[in-house]
Amino acid sequence: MKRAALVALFFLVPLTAFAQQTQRYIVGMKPGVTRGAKAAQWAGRNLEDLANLDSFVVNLTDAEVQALRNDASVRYVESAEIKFFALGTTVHPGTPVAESHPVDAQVTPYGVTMVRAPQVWPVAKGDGVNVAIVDTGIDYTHPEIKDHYQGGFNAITGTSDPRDDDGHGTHVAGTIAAADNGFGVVGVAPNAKIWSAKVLAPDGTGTSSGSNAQIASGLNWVLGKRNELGGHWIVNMSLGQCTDVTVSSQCSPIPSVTMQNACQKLADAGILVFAASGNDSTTTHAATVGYPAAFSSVIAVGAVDSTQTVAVFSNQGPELAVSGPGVGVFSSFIVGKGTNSFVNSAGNTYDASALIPAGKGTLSGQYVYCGLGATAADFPASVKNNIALIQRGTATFNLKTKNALAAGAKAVVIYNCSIAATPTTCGSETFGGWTLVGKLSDGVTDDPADLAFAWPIDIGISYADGEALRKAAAGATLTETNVVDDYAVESGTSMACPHAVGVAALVWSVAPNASASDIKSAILNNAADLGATGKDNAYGFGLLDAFAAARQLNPAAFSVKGRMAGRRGH
Ligand SMILES: [Ca+2]
Repeated sequence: MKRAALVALFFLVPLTAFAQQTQRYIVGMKPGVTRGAKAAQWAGRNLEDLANLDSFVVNLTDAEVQALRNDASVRYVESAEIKFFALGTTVHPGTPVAESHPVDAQVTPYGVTMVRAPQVWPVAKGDGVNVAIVDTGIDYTHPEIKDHYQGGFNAITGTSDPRDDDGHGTHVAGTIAAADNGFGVVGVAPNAKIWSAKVLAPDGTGTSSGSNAQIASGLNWVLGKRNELGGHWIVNMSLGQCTDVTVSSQCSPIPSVTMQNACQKLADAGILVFAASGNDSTTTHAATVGYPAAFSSVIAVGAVDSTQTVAVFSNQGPELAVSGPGVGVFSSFIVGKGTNSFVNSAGNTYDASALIPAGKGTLSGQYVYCGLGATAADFPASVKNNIALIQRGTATFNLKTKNALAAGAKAVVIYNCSIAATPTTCGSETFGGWTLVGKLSDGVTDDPADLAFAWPIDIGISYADGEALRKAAAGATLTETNVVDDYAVESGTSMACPHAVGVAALVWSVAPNASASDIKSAILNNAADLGATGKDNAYGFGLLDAFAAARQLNPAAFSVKGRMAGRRGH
């Protein structure tokens, strides 16, 4: 007997100690159940009540999870650690686009023009429509955003300060609503009201991420604001979790129940919810649409480039609703954390983007053509103390630049490969693009040694511009500029999604009596067909067209201005 009791005690103690270890969970209640009392039982367990989503977040032991799963009032218990990622980056594929912009004039980014926003502005510019950006936060001090920023919430810290510490959310905000103020950029719906829910934060892997619980917390706050203030609300989620297990074992074909529930709650409340389709596709594999974009309550947005061709990284499938510009998108960034980069020579300014993370400053000098820069033999002795002009191909940008430094060059210009000559290999990377930072073997994390390296000023330009410089190289000079700025170029379905949100805000401001489903239908039915005829997996219904959608819902608003703008015979 004594021995048996000792054995029981021996097992009981460690089991009890183990059972007391808690993990974070989300508990969803069945409809009509009083959530408050159930949640209140866990007041000492870091409880966060998500009242608008009929759920709460709490620390639970394994045994407590089992008990709750057997509780008739509980709909589900889910881990609160399911990760979602920001779907944009400053490292973009393809040919460099203009990162430079004039100091005293306003640039209309190509995407804003492509979705035909300017044709709607004479009628309305998103006035009165609320847009909630559920992202890395917003730099609400930015001159493009501060005048129509309404407030925010930080689900990472639990405070009301959603200050952006990444740049991604500020970039998204600028595409939706950068002010029409004569400088910088202008957004699709420059008068929309901007709200920020910060649910993503830099996670040390070179991107930002947040959990299902943090995003649900942000969505709970948005629904609360909508219930408090009324009016028209649109949500931008340029974030996602991949669903395609052939891409990575970390992808999940099973959705977070909490995310699915939250998006459905917002849609049921008449909020239009848009999300980025995901960036997992490559030249050889079309990845499936990620979550939350793949939920039926969410409008999934894929990316096209400036030629209206589907972006190589854009996820595809039957859930894809519509396409927007998402390659080389110029927009606002955290003040002082963006870049303004350009190359001047012989009176010409070349569209350029600095390689990540090139040195900052301005530098002039003779430049010397160094071929592919793949080995020391590619560098003439004359490159010493001058600028190396190198063509893309064969070796990484990292190696080309280090070779140039070894040969004594003081700065580097790399020009693109010829897309016409090598269409299958040139510019076909996903995000292995214009970067000096090597990826470690996990394919995600930047190499710390490369991040710490003292890189020279190092700027990418197009093939045509590079060839022009090469032909004029003997004795010619150029100036490279890469300075700190409040704007940046980013690529990703993250950048396409805010074009759709901006279009929705514009259309709603033109037709304020329309319902959310009216706005959604008008946007999808008036998209400009791309790819295979009709709706298809690569483009959805096609390219966003703000003008056509707005005119359909309120033709009278365009009857005079429309005739003048669209007059035939010219
Ligand atoms: Ca502006």
